[in-house]
Amino acid sequence: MTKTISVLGLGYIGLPTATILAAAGHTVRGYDVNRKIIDRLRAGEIHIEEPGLLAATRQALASGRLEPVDTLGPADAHIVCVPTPFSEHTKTADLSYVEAAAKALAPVVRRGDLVILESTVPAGTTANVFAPILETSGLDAKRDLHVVHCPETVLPGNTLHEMASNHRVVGGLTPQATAYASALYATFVKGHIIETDATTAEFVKLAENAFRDVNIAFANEIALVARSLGIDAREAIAIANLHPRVRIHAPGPGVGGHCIPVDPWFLVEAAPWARVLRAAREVNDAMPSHVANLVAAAVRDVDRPVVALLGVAYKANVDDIRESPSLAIARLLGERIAGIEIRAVDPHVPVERWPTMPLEAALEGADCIVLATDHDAFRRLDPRRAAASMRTRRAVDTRGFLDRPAWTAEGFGLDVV
Ligand code: SAJ
Repeated sequence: MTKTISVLGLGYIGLPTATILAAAGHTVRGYDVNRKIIDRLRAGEIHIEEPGLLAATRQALASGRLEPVDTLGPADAHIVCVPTPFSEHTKTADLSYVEAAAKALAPVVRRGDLVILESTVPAGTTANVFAPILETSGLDAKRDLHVVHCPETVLPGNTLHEMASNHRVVGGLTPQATAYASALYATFVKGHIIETDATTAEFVKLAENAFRDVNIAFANEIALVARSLGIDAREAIAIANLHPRVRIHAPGPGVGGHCIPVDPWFLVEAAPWARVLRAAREVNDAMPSHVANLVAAAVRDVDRPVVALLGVAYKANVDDIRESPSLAIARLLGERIAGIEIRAVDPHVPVERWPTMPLEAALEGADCIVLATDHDAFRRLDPRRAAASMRTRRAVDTRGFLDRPAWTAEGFGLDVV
């Protein structure tokens, strides 16, 4: 059962989705409002870093089954993968991209079309926001169209694998819509396909990311408590995790990315009285400030300190800097330490996205290393060479990444989050 499918929004989810659908034999038209993305795709280039994605996209383009387009046209299925940012100020979802996608689809949808929203949205959005806009086409969202929410659950850095192997939750506005969408996903998903309604599917996605946020907040708070008691938090967590039913997550510099720091707020938006969800967000959001305090303490005796900030991306081995704790750390250091020079290093992040410099240059004459992202590339960091090129030997390790005995043996004052 191959189909003609439009994919709207060719970002971290839409592009791999389009590629995988093309590989499964469908005829895919990839659309994005950003003309540059379409032009680059036509030239065989992609704008994001994700293992295997460039090769898979080139293969899809070469097969002729993936066509980048700058206008939307008729298709059997339309899959919307646009971002849902949130307003930092009000902590509420910004549905403008989702609304714009529905408006763009209204003139092209036909009776019997499948319309799938994959973007993460507050529970109820597909039924109460997305479908009514589609109905400006004159078609009824339940009788004439098959409208579905199918949240993506892939882990950036492992997207292509997880897109095919994870289970998939498919929730339609009607059982028939659910069944149609299930059949489409079954053409490339090897995991189970779980059928439910649209609002439950939306809620499940938010609950999954909130679960992780709460667990990371727990780890961060445990680390702060351990510190206040003079206990090595990571040693304590490693021992606690030997218990068969304990799995404390890793403490760190805070939670970044476009999902986990945002999605729990979509639940709080609907239930302002939800205490655990809100507290978790607050604990994780406070971590960059804690890191900045550790750095300030480490360089308190240094005039106009030079800090090498290792890692700008929000987590290991990705190029994504959205909501990255590193950015908050850099901003807070700039606010709190007069005359500070911050040199960012990130081999994954293109310099046009964030100004970075090579590792060696950043360490030359520096006073403190702040290990913010645990990229594999930083495994090559040699304490002896760092010691030789730095002015003062201090380091703050937010990931428990540096080998403490090796760094202290080189005379480093090392603090670990
Ligand atoms: N982090 C910690 N400690 C940990 C684990 C993570 O501090 O023990 C930090 C990371 O460094 C990063 C942030 O949390 O800054 C989030 O990273 P992540 O790897 O936990 O998750 P994401 O945001 O890359 O992807 C999540 C995933 N959700 C879950 O695992 C429940 C992914 O499956 C979702 O598809 C994705 O959000 C999404 O798109 O919603």
